This record gives sequence, C-alpha cells and structure tokens, in this order.
Amino acid sequence: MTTSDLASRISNRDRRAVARAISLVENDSPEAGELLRALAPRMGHAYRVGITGPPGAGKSTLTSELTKLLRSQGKTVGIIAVDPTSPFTGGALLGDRIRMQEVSMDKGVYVRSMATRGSLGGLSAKAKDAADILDAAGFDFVIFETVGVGQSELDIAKAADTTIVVLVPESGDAVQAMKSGLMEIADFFVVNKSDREGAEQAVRALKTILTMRITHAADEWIPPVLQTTASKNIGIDKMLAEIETHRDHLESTGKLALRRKARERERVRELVEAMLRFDFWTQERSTLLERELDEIMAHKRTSFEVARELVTVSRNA
Ligand SMILES: Nc1nc2c(ncn2[C@@H]2O[C@H](COP(=O)(O)OP(=O)(O)OP(=O)(O)O)[C@@H](O)[C@H]2O)c(=O)[nH]1
Ligand SMILES: [Mg+2]
Repeated sequence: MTTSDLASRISNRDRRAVARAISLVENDSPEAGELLRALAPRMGHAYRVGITGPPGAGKSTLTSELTKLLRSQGKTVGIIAVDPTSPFTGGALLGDRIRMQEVSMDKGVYVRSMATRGSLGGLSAKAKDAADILDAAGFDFVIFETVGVGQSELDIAKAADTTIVVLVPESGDAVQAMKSGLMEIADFFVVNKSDREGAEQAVRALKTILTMRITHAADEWIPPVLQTTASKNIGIDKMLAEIETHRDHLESTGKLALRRKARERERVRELVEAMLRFDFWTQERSTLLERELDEIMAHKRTSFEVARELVTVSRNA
C-alpha cells in the first residue's frame, strides 16, 4: 500500500489503517515521516486531553467513563494509553484491558497502548505522533493516559490541550504530586475514589497548596479541584464540563493557539536534539575522544576543552 493510499484510508477513520500508521511510527519506520507529512493538512481539529496521576489512581476507569459520556453526545474518541512497565503496577494492566475493551468495541472509539519499554526518550515523540494520526483520522477527542512518574510521561501529559491530574484521598498524595512535578502541569485536579475516607480533606489540602501559587494575573486560570468516584460513574459529567470550561478559557484568551505553538516549538527542539545526538558520535569523533581522554587523565587538558573541540569538529564536518 502506498503512503497516499494509507493516508486516505486514515482520513476515512479506517481502524486498520490507523493501527498500521501508529505501528510505523512506533517502529521508527522510514515511511512514517512521509505519512505524517501527507496527513498534516488534516490535523488540528482534535481536542487533546491528558489524564495523568499516580499508579492505580483510577485513570483508566475515568478515561472509560469519560469516553462513554462523550460517545453519548456523539463525539468520537481516540485513546493512547501509555503502559506502565513498573512491576508494581503491571498487574493492573489486565484489568485495564478489560475495562478498555468495553469502549473499544465501539466504532467511534479507538484505543491504543504504547509501551515504555526500551525507548524512554523516544516514547513521548511517538505518543505525540500517534495523537496526530488520530487527529488526522477525525477523532473529536484524543485522550492520553499516562502514569505520572518520570519525565517522559510528564512530557506526554503536557502534550495535551487540557491536562488533568488524578489523585486519591490517601494522605500524602498532594505532597507527592508537588514533588513529582504534577502540580505544575495540572489544568485541573480530580480527587478520585471519593467514596473513600479523607476525600474532603484531600480537596482542601490541594486547594490550600494551589492558593499559594496564584499570581492574580487578569486572565489567570486557577486549577479547580473536583471529586469523582469513577468506579460508580460519579462526577464524570462535572469533569467533562470542566474540560469544556477550560477549553473555552483557552479559546477566548487566545491561549490555545499559544499552547499549541509552544508544544510544537518544544517538539522541534526535542527532535533536533535527538537528531544531533544520533549523528554526532561518528567513528572519527569517538576516536578523537579516546585520544583526548588520555590527555585528560594526564591532567594536560580539561574535559571542557575536549568537549568544545569535539563540538567544533562537528560544526566543520
Ligand atoms: N473505590 C474506588 N475504586 C476505584 C475508583 N475508581 C477506580 N477504582 C478502582 O481502582 C483500581 C485501579 O483503577 P484503574 O482505573 O486501573 O487505575 P489507573 O490509574 O488506570 O491504574 P494504572 O494505569 O495501573 O496506573 C481498579 O480496581 C478500579 O476499579 C473509585 O472511584 N473508587
Ligand atoms: Mg490505567
């Protein structure tokens, strides 16, 4: 199949074509670049939502319920679930799959898991490409589900228009979120498992932390804190309403375009860095490094000097 055949099948939301395209991206296939180029004019319509938080917080359950609600309104949904590979959370995967299956039988829903195995650096780039493919395929919403641990996962969560951080009532979760950088990326918080004790306290604790950060700019968005019980489908309607409120805010202030532009800037920079790194260590430079290492060890040159020399060599190459 040619790239343009594949592209036109994707624009008709052909599931097998979508699956194939994401696999091309995942496998670093040379056709992927050409395909994304062919699809580019169709991108930009999907609204991207990131759902992140600690392992087991209920992200998949929330994603499924949110998807069902969106479907009941006639909206189509593409889901990218970034699998946690941690041995502590790996057990939840089976349950995940079963829950996701409910929604994935539906033609208006496409679910894709991407694994963190191996290529941690490359994963966020691939997840963003996969979102672009779902966007070009015409899905109204693209949801990223990632575990809020590690930089790569945070990067994916940040690739959304609206990022939701899911926490649970257990004490310490808010503090943990602060430490792991989740506080900064949240457009709003969801305290899930609100059927458990301590939910109100958790909401209050979060709100207290948030008020300390407010800068009182006129168009500042103050992240709201919602409560849900995803397993009983409680609070999902409020969650969707909040996504829409945030979307309206971004659109009416012009921040959506800025956010998307910032996202692309970051993406190009990341790609440039990856490309430079990939091209940099030629045989010649590796040999030069080895030779200069002896000089460093003999205290005749410094690592800084050697690094600068290597970079200069690359500029001239
Ligand atoms: N009591 C209670 N349990 C819930 C709620 N929401 C989800 N759960 C349960 O919590 C467990 C984990 O839910 P998941 O949706 O798989 O959580 P997750 O955040 O996607 O988990 P990972 O992807 O493994 O990080 C499951 O057993 C759910 O049934 C809730 O609101 N209350
Ligand atoms: Mg999950």
